Amino acid sequence: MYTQGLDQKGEDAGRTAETAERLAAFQARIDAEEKIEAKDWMPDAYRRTLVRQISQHAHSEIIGMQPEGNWLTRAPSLRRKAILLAKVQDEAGHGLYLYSAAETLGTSRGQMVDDLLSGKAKYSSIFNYPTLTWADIGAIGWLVDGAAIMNQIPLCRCSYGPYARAMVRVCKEESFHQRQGFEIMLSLSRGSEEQKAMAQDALNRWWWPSLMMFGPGDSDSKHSAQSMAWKIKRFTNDELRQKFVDVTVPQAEFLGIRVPDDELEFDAESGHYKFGEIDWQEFFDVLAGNGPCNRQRLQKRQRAHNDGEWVREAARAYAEKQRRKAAA
Ligand code: FAQ
Repeated sequence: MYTQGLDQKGEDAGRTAETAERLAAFQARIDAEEKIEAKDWMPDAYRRTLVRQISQHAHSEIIGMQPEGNWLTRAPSLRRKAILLAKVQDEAGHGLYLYSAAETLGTSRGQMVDDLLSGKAKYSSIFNYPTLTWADIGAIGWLVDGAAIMNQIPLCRCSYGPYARAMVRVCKEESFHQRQGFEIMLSLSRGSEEQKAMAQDALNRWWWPSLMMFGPGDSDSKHSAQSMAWKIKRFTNDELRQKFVDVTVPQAEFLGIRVPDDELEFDAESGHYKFGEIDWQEFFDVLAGNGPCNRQRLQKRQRAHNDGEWVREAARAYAEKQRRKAAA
């Protein structure tokens, strides 16, 4: 939907020299909360940052289908199966809007997919962890979608129009996802001792990786300062992580399960929860491709991509046929 009319360049879209005057005018538009649109002039670094972030976001949605897809055939009831199927399909849809939003910046989907499959582009660290029990599906909805929303609501106000608009629908859907996850956790935590133990075990395994989703601490976040100045990001990684902890800890208390952090305590003075140190070595290991499921996730994606070759071939043949018809 975003690519309509983007085959013609806007008057201002050319990669004209980045004079101080142009850069200042661009920043003034950002400061005035104007949306930057696909055909507008923008600095190359702004374009590159957006392609990086939006395509990595899209890849996360696509790879993110795998851990939950793993439970589609083993959901405990038809109702749970139907809900999970709809959720996984939503994630595919999010990936597609996001690829479309990134394409408006002049990078083709084929290029973005190649970058994912070659390992050049990242996707969220969280999807490199395995889903060992049904309770993990609850924990993903509650914690992973919960963290995703916390990060994505501010992206609805991102300075780049196509990304901001795509995020509106994504956030509405993620909020359903979060609730379905919490509802699974609620059923388990009100169930048998064995079910409560499953809920606790899932929280134990997903808590810390969920905190890592927000990215490195502010002092190690190389892109944050510039992305904040460009109003791509509205909050820093640590600010969003803190908001997530503040919202989620009372939910765990309501469920009657324990957040696996001995240092977690409410600080009445600041009004925030203090929490323990994240294992950053684990985070960087996962980013380097050495998490528990990195290889499996990429191999599966590569297989799916290869299996889809006939569809791409048919689409190209159809487009060529239409082109010839139009030319005749
Ligand atoms: N995993 O300087 P910063 C979802 C990388 S969607 C992997 O702080 P930035 C829905 C970062 O790319 C989840 N890599 O970077 C769902 C950079 O590397 P680079 C995805 C990470 O961009 C639910 C380097 O570290 N959401 O879950 C991670 O300013 C359930 C330095 O970091 C988004 O993508 C990480 N966790 O801030 C689907 C939201 N964190 O590129 C299925 C949009 C950092 O220089 C089931 N993205 N890195 O090689 C963002 O908001 C930002 O890109 C951040 C990172 C906050 C993720």
